Amino acid sequence: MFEKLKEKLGGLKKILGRDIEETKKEAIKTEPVKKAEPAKEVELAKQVEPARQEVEAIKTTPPAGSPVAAAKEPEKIGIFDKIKAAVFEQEFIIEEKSLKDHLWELEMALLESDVALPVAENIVESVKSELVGTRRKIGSDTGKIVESALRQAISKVISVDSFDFDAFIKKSGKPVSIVFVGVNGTGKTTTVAKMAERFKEQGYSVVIAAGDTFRAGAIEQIEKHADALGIKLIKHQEGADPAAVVYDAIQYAKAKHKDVVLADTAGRMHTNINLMDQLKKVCRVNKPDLIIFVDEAVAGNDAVERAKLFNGAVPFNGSILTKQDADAKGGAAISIAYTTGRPILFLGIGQTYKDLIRFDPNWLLDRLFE
Ligand SMILES: Nc1nc2c(ncn2[C@@H]2O[C@H](COP(=O)(O)OP(=O)(O)O)[C@@H](O)[C@H]2O)c(=O)[nH]1
Ligand SMILES: [Mg+2]
Repeated sequence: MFEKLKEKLGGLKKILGRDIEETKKEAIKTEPVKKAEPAKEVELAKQVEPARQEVEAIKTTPPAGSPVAAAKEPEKIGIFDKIKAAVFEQEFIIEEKSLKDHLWELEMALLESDVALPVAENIVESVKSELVGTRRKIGSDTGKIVESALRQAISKVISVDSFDFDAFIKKSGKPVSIVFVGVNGTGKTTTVAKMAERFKEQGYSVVIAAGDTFRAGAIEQIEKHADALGIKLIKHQEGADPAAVVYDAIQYAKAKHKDVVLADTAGRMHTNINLMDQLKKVCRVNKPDLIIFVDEAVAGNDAVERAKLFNGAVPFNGSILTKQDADAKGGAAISIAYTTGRPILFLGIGQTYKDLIRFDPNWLLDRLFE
């Protein structure tokens, strides 16, 4: 998970850090006493003065080896430490020329990791504005400067919305209805089952609507999951109107005081107008509390494009990315939230019911820079 992106970011952090280190050396070499503000200059002079006086004193002490000189030895270390600390307080400016090639490399690395172009551009711009022209203390850790700029840039694109899923479910009137949408084979049905398991664990009562009436075998597939989890399934015949199935499931939940209705739907290509209209009808008739877009992380940029198109047809509240366990790149997770303006809610990380984790931007950032 995210190994490729992590590796690329790690490499870039080193290269960028090295070049900033060069800028730093230049700054020390060419402008040993140049500082940010006059006030600081005075402050620095004050700090250096005692050290300077002590150096003068040493110059006039007896030659090395004499007992007096030996006694001075520990003080000498103190003096150099003071001078070093003073130099560390000096500042240097990160210039664009030292970053230009690396920013280009950063963009390439992001694109190779399946980060969508506008998102990669946004990240590069942020890193640039975070670093270029800024004054840094010479003593600061260049690796940390670069990491912090990268972290902030990525954080900005993935933290689009502070939607608290669990709090929303808790405070919503029951039953809460959730419709899952997306293309075929991405893991919608499995995700409905995983979500059902999660809700059950939290103490909610759940009803599943077998809303995929289109694909042969889809009703049996979700029925198997419902049986395995001991959850009530509302189903119609194959070919029936999915809007009616979801409607019945919500009516059932209301009558039986169930907490949550999870509606599976048939996968459809965003280009199939009839099926997209059918999906719009499911949502128009039932007015679900939440619409969740499901796609697979391994689809990379295709997933991002589909997310955009689905969001245009049935505006959704958030996304779930499945098969994150099989995706080394990580670009879809970074791009989808920024592209749709809706948060990623969960990640599917395997094929068992428990393989679902809450998506937390900080968790992702920690993984990328651990
Ligand atoms: N490795 C992995 N496989 C998954 C994950 N989620 C779903 N799958 C598999 O993806 C395949 C398609 O899943 P399904 O739920 O039928 O997709 P649907 O057509 O969108 O309903 C199945 O073999 C699932 O076991 C996941 O998070 N990780
Ligand atoms: Mg399905």
